[in-house]
Amino acid sequence: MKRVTWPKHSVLVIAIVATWITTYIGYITSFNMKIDNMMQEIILFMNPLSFLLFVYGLSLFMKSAKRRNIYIISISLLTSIIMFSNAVFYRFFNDFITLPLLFQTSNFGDLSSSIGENLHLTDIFFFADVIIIALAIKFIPTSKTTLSQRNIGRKLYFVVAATVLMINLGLAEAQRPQLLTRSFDRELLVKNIGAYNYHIHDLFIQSKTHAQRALADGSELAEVANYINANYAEPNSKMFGIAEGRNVIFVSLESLQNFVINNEMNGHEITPFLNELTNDPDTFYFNNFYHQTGLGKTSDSEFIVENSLYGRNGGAVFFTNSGNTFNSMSERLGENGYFTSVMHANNKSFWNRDIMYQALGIEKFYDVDSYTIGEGEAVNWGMKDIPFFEQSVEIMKTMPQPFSTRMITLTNHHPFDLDEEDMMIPPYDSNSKTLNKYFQSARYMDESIKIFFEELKKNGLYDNSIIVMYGDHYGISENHNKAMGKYLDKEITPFDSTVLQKVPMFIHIPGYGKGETVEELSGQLDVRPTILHLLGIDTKEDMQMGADIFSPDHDPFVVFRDGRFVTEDYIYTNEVCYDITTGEQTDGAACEPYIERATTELGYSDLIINGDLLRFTDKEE
Ligand code: GP9
Ligand code: MN
Repeated sequence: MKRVTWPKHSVLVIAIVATWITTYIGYITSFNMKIDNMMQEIILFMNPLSFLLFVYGLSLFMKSAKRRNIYIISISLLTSIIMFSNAVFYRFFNDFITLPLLFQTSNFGDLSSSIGENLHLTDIFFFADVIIIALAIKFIPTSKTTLSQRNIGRKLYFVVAATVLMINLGLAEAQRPQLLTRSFDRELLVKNIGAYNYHIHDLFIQSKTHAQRALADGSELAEVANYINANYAEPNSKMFGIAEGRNVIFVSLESLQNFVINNEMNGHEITPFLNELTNDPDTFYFNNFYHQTGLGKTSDSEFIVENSLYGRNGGAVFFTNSGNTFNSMSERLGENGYFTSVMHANNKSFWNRDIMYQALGIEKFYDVDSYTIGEGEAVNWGMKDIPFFEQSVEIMKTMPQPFSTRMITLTNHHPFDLDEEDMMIPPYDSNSKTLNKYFQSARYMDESIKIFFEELKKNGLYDNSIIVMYGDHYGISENHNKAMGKYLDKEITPFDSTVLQKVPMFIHIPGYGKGETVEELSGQLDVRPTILHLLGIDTKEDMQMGADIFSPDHDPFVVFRDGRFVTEDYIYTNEVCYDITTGEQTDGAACEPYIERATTELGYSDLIINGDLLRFTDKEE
């Protein structure tokens, strides 16, 4: 009797489907991924396929059936191990595996002791596909012809695979623009491109970082150190140590640009509380201060303020270099007896913070799990700033003093949505919904800071602290130039766009009495030395590219990550040199020397980060 044979590629098809379904069931049973809409559900369901079609498809290049089967079984085993390890890891860390984390062995202290408790019998399910495939190989009789003449079928197969991948990436990009270039969150990556593609992405980023690091041997340090020493600005003797021993509270003001300060929108004051602070004798208000962030947005601002170095040109340094050695402000404060932390009511893995904070020597991260988000207390990206500040002050009361903490606000984030009851002023009336809502949302932020100050006072934390607040980056991009032009009543040129990168900075020192508006041109890189000096901590030996703004030697020169720069006389943008007072184009030669300096400075900063050069200066090593 003739034996019935199954189509030749039955095993391949079974393998793809089995691993696909096992992976998907693994997703929904093992990870706590928030799915907000049907489209996200569809993306999650289809994303394993975009990887599996390719990887299993490679078996089509193998001539013997035996080889194909071994390959297919190995792949199913590998994918199962990947999913299983992530699931176990997730039970400990509530996060997906990333390579630098595997190298930070300190994470695994607790893990080895309790690993047994975190293995579940049901974990066998992760290997269900391997079992199904093995059975298929054993029991399904397939024809044994070789595949050599099957080029057309194979081409078609890979066209389909590529199409599935393109659809997956397209849908992901629509859900989360710039997901891959900015790669902000592991959970988002897994949700959108799938666990397997995420690991390839992670491997790619990390191997690039490792290759660059391997090339450095520390000999580059001397040249960089020379540059840094030459730019060192001695602290101002009248200011050094004026806040010694106090707690220091940094507040990262989400998307707050300086143009809203002391300004009105259709007759409504936008930031009444901050405006008051600009005239407050205990406050220094910096009105000529720029953000210097790139693609890493908030995380870049954190990086800059911590290290007084530039972020990376492509991607977020929080992701690419979280395995580096740093000489952060937090570490320095820690050495000086401070308890250091960050408070931010978002997923801890967003911007890879959980990993990067360890590299930055931050002792504690109060992430979303440290907060209780009650009914009506979340909007837009998450917890509203007012309850965030209120609960944060409660947490602060439990911190050992002196402490240093960075509070990262969230409500004033694109798309600037608010609940009706939080709108204290009407929207603006331009063609940009974003800008229209921005004023209302900035107004809400102002209110939240006012409440924060009150809470600090009520809870006895005010007098012995200093509060440093700064805008993290722009909120209104150049896509809204037309609406901005209407608001500012002028056409927005590249010169204006550059000036619009000013963010407000405040240093509030309760009881100080000699505050003023500081007009010195400065930027986020200057925060670290400025604050450490106020706290009486010397930074002469530190590899930092900014300088103390209060120092008589402070050099007014601000470089942006993309190479634009601002001096006291010129703004250089789009390869055009503008006169800062007239905003008119001027002779390019005037900008020449600064162009060179900006390039050198960015280059040295990159050298430090790419080569992980601070590992060669680290005292412990
Ligand atoms: C997310 C928050 C916002 O935790 O910091 O990040 P952003 O998009 O502004 O970089
Ligand atoms: Mn931000």
